[in-house]
Amino acid sequence: MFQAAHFRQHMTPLFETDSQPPSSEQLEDGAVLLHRFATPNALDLLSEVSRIAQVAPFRNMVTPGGYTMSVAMTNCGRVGWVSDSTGYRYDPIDPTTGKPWPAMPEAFLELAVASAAQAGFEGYDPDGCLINRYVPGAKLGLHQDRDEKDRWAPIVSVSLGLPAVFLWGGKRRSDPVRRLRLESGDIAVWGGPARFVYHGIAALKAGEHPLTGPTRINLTFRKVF
Ligand code: MD3
Ligand code: FE
Repeated sequence: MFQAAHFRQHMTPLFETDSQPPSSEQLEDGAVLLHRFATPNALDLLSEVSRIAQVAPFRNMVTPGGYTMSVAMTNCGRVGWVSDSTGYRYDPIDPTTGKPWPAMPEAFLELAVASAAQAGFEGYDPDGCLINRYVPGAKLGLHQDRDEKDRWAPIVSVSLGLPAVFLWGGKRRSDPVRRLRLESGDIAVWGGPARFVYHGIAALKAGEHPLTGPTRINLTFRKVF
Protein backbone atom coordinates (compact mmCIF):
# COMPACT_ATOMS: atom_id res chain seq x y z
CA MET A 1 0.00 0.00 0.00
CA PHE A 2 1.10 3.54 -0.68
CA GLN A 3 1.15 4.70 2.93
CA ALA A 4 3.15 1.72 4.08
CA ALA A 5 5.74 2.29 1.35
CA HIS A 6 5.91 5.98 2.16
CA PHE A 7 6.48 5.08 5.77
CA ARG A 8 9.14 2.39 5.28
CA GLN A 9 11.18 4.78 3.22
CA HIS A 10 11.77 6.85 6.33
CA MET A 11 11.81 3.96 8.77
CA THR A 12 15.13 2.41 7.85
CA PRO A 13 17.89 4.90 8.59
CA LEU A 14 21.23 3.85 7.09
CA PHE A 15 23.11 5.23 10.05
CA GLU A 16 22.07 5.69 13.63
CA THR A 17 23.46 9.19 13.42
CA ASP A 18 21.03 10.21 10.65
CA SER A 19 19.90 13.71 11.53
CA GLN A 20 16.48 13.17 9.91
CA PRO A 21 13.70 13.29 12.50
CA PRO A 22 12.42 9.79 13.20
CA SER A 23 9.22 8.85 11.40
CA SER A 24 8.03 6.62 14.17
CA GLU A 25 8.27 7.69 17.77
CA GLN A 26 7.44 5.46 20.69
CA LEU A 27 5.58 7.75 23.10
CA GLU A 28 5.17 5.14 25.80
CA ASP A 29 4.44 1.42 26.08
CA GLY A 30 1.52 0.88 23.62
CA ALA A 31 1.58 4.40 22.15
CA VAL A 32 3.29 5.29 18.87
CA LEU A 33 3.39 8.54 16.93
CA LEU A 34 3.71 8.14 13.13
CA HIS A 35 4.96 11.47 11.85
CA ARG A 36 3.16 12.66 8.67
CA PHE A 37 1.94 9.13 7.96
CA ALA A 38 -1.39 10.48 6.59
CA THR A 39 0.08 13.35 4.59
CA PRO A 40 -0.08 11.61 1.18
CA ASN A 41 -3.81 10.93 1.80
CA ALA A 42 -4.77 14.20 3.45
CA LEU A 43 -6.76 15.62 0.54
CA ASP A 44 -8.67 12.36 0.04
CA LEU A 45 -9.42 12.09 3.74
CA LEU A 46 -10.69 15.67 3.89
CA SER A 47 -12.94 15.24 0.88
CA GLU A 48 -14.44 12.20 2.59
CA VAL A 49 -14.96 14.32 5.71
CA SER A 50 -16.86 16.88 3.62
CA ARG A 51 -18.99 14.16 2.10
CA ILE A 52 -19.76 12.70 5.53
CA ALA A 53 -20.63 16.13 6.93
CA GLN A 54 -23.17 16.70 4.15
CA VAL A 55 -25.11 13.69 5.47
CA ALA A 56 -24.26 13.91 9.19
CA PRO A 57 -23.48 17.56 9.91
CA PHE A 58 -20.90 18.70 12.44
CA ARG A 59 -22.61 19.74 15.66
CA ASN A 60 -21.56 21.01 19.06
CA MET A 61 -22.81 18.39 21.49
CA VAL A 62 -23.92 19.04 25.04
CA THR A 63 -22.31 17.18 27.93
CA PRO A 64 -24.36 15.64 30.77
CA GLY A 65 -23.09 18.55 32.86
CA GLY A 66 -24.86 20.99 30.53
CA TYR A 67 -21.74 22.35 28.82
CA THR A 68 -21.79 22.86 25.04
CA MET A 69 -18.54 21.48 23.63
CA SER A 70 -16.34 23.89 21.68
CA VAL A 71 -15.26 21.03 19.41
CA ALA A 72 -17.84 20.22 16.70
CA MET A 73 -18.31 16.50 16.00
CA THR A 74 -19.73 13.98 13.59
CA ASN A 75 -19.11 10.26 12.99
CA CYS A 76 -18.96 7.55 10.38
CA GLY A 77 -19.07 3.78 10.61
CA ARG A 78 -21.37 1.33 12.40
CA VAL A 79 -21.58 3.46 15.56
CA GLY A 80 -20.94 7.05 16.51
CA TRP A 81 -20.02 8.73 19.78
CA VAL A 82 -22.74 11.07 20.99
CA SER A 83 -23.36 13.13 24.08
CA ASP A 84 -26.47 14.89 25.34
CA SER A 85 -27.90 15.99 28.66
CA THR A 86 -28.63 12.34 29.56
CA GLY A 87 -25.04 11.10 29.07
CA TYR A 88 -22.47 9.76 26.60
CA ARG A 89 -23.05 6.72 24.43
CA TYR A 90 -22.21 4.98 21.19
CA ASP A 91 -25.24 5.06 18.93
CA PRO A 92 -25.81 3.40 15.52
CA ILE A 93 -28.26 6.22 14.73
CA ASP A 94 -27.33 9.87 14.39
CA PRO A 95 -29.76 11.66 16.72
CA THR A 96 -29.57 14.81 14.57
CA THR A 97 -30.81 13.11 11.39
CA GLY A 98 -32.52 10.00 12.77
CA LYS A 99 -30.54 7.96 10.23
CA PRO A 100 -27.53 5.63 10.50
CA TRP A 101 -24.13 7.32 10.35
CA PRO A 102 -22.49 7.38 6.90
CA ALA A 103 -20.45 4.27 6.17
CA MET A 104 -16.76 4.35 6.94
CA PRO A 105 -14.90 5.24 3.73
CA GLU A 106 -12.51 2.57 2.47
CA ALA A 107 -9.64 5.10 2.59
CA PHE A 108 -10.29 5.68 6.33
CA LEU A 109 -10.33 1.99 7.13
CA GLU A 110 -7.18 1.21 5.14
CA LEU A 111 -5.24 3.98 6.81
CA ALA A 112 -6.42 3.01 10.30
CA VAL A 113 -5.55 -0.65 9.77
CA ALA A 114 -2.10 0.18 8.33
CA SER A 115 -1.36 2.59 11.18
CA ALA A 116 -2.41 0.14 13.86
CA ALA A 117 -0.28 -2.59 12.26
CA GLN A 118 2.71 -0.23 12.07
CA ALA A 119 2.35 0.32 15.81
CA GLY A 120 2.17 -3.43 16.48
CA PHE A 121 -1.60 -3.94 16.57
CA GLU A 122 -2.38 -6.45 13.81
CA GLY A 123 -5.93 -7.13 12.63
CA TYR A 124 -7.42 -3.82 13.77
CA ASP A 125 -11.16 -3.74 13.10
CA PRO A 126 -12.62 -0.35 14.12
CA ASP A 127 -16.40 -0.01 14.39
CA GLY A 128 -16.56 3.74 14.07
CA CYS A 129 -14.70 6.96 13.57
CA LEU A 130 -15.38 10.13 15.55
CA ILE A 131 -14.54 13.25 13.54
CA ASN A 132 -13.63 16.34 15.57
CA ARG A 133 -13.47 19.84 14.14
CA TYR A 134 -11.59 22.57 16.00
CA VAL A 135 -11.85 26.29 15.37
CA PRO A 136 -9.54 28.77 17.13
CA GLY A 137 -10.12 28.61 20.87
CA ALA A 138 -11.77 25.16 20.71
CA LYS A 139 -10.36 22.67 23.19
CA LEU A 140 -10.93 19.26 24.68
CA GLY A 141 -10.48 18.94 28.43
CA LEU A 142 -8.47 16.16 30.01
CA HIS A 143 -10.41 12.88 29.79
CA GLN A 144 -10.14 9.13 29.30
CA ASP A 145 -11.95 7.20 26.56
CA ARG A 146 -13.35 4.21 28.43
CA ASP A 147 -16.72 3.42 26.85
CA GLU A 148 -15.24 0.99 24.34
CA LYS A 149 -15.60 -2.69 25.21
CA ASP A 150 -12.23 -3.84 23.88
CA ARG A 151 -9.73 -2.53 26.41
CA TRP A 152 -6.66 -3.51 24.38
CA ALA A 153 -7.57 -2.45 20.83
CA PRO A 154 -5.99 0.89 19.98
CA ILE A 155 -7.58 4.22 19.30
CA VAL A 156 -6.00 5.54 16.10
CA SER A 157 -5.95 9.33 15.80
CA VAL A 158 -5.30 11.27 12.57
CA SER A 159 -4.54 15.01 12.71
CA LEU A 160 -5.30 17.20 9.69
CA GLY A 161 -4.92 20.94 9.19
CA LEU A 162 -3.82 23.38 11.87
CA PRO A 163 -1.38 22.10 14.49
CA ALA A 164 -2.55 21.48 18.04
CA VAL A 165 -1.01 20.89 21.44
CA PHE A 166 -1.91 17.43 22.66
CA LEU A 167 -2.12 17.15 26.44
CA TRP A 168 -0.75 13.78 27.40
CA GLY A 169 -1.15 12.66 30.97
CA GLY A 170 -0.95 9.35 32.77
CA LYS A 171 -3.37 6.75 34.05
CA ARG A 172 -4.50 8.96 36.92
CA ARG A 173 -5.97 12.42 36.50
CA SER A 174 -3.40 13.77 38.95
CA ASP A 175 -0.44 12.47 36.89
CA PRO A 176 1.77 15.12 35.27
CA VAL A 177 0.68 16.29 31.81
CA ARG A 178 3.16 16.54 28.93
CA ARG A 179 2.57 18.68 25.85
CA LEU A 180 3.06 17.24 22.38
CA ARG A 181 2.62 19.15 19.14
CA LEU A 182 0.42 17.30 16.63
CA GLU A 183 0.71 18.47 13.05
CA SER A 184 -1.18 17.76 9.87
CA GLY A 185 -0.66 14.16 8.79
CA ASP A 186 0.47 12.91 12.19
CA ILE A 187 -1.10 9.67 13.35
CA ALA A 188 -1.03 8.54 16.96
CA VAL A 189 -1.90 4.99 17.97
CA TRP A 190 -2.92 4.38 21.58
CA GLY A 191 -3.50 0.79 22.58
CA GLY A 192 -2.72 -1.90 25.11
CA PRO A 193 -1.14 -0.42 28.24
CA ALA A 194 -1.51 3.15 26.89
CA ARG A 195 -5.21 2.82 26.21
CA PHE A 196 -6.45 4.59 29.36
CA VAL A 197 -4.15 7.56 29.66
CA TYR A 198 -5.75 10.93 30.37
CA HIS A 199 -5.48 13.25 27.37
CA GLY A 200 -6.89 16.40 25.85
CA ILE A 201 -6.25 19.22 23.38
CA ALA A 202 -5.22 22.76 24.39
CA ALA A 203 -7.20 25.69 22.96
CA LEU A 204 -6.46 25.84 19.23
CA LYS A 205 -4.29 28.73 18.15
CA ALA A 206 -5.64 30.74 15.20
CA GLY A 207 -3.99 30.16 11.85
CA GLU A 208 -4.51 29.31 8.23
CA HIS A 209 -3.73 25.88 6.81
CA PRO A 210 -3.65 25.21 3.05
CA LEU A 211 -5.82 22.10 3.42
CA THR A 212 -8.34 23.13 6.07
CA GLY A 213 -8.24 26.91 6.32
CA PRO A 214 -8.72 28.14 9.88
CA THR A 215 -9.56 24.70 11.34
CA ARG A 216 -8.14 21.44 12.60
CA ILE A 217 -9.79 18.10 11.86
CA ASN A 218 -9.08 15.00 13.92
CA LEU A 219 -10.24 11.48 13.15
CA THR A 220 -10.34 8.92 15.98
CA PHE A 221 -10.97 5.31 15.07
CA ARG A 222 -12.47 3.14 17.76
CA LYS A 223 -13.15 -0.54 18.39
CA VAL A 224 -16.38 -0.08 20.30
CA PHE A 225 -17.82 -3.63 20.57
C1 MD3 B 1 -5.03 8.44 24.08
N1 MD3 B 1 -9.52 13.54 20.49
O1 MD3 B 1 -11.85 12.26 20.35
S1 MD3 B 1 -6.64 12.55 19.52
C2 MD3 B 1 -11.19 12.12 21.39
O2 MD3 B 1 -7.30 15.59 18.78
C3 MD3 B 1 -9.91 12.83 21.53
O3 MD3 B 1 -9.45 15.49 18.76
C4 MD3 B 1 -8.36 14.41 20.51
O4 MD3 B 1 -9.31 12.76 22.55
C5 MD3 B 1 -8.35 15.21 19.25
O5 MD3 B 1 -11.54 11.38 22.32
C6 MD3 B 1 -7.10 13.69 20.75
C7 MD3 B 1 -5.51 11.53 20.36
C8 MD3 B 1 -6.11 10.52 21.27
C9 MD3 B 1 -7.38 10.07 21.09
C10 MD3 B 1 -7.89 9.08 21.89
C11 MD3 B 1 -7.10 8.52 22.90
C12 MD3 B 1 -5.34 9.99 22.26
C13 MD3 B 1 -5.81 8.99 23.08
C14 MD3 B 1 -7.57 7.49 23.73
C15 MD3 B 1 -6.76 6.95 24.68
C16 MD3 B 1 -5.49 7.43 24.87
FE1 FE C 1 -10.16 11.11 23.77
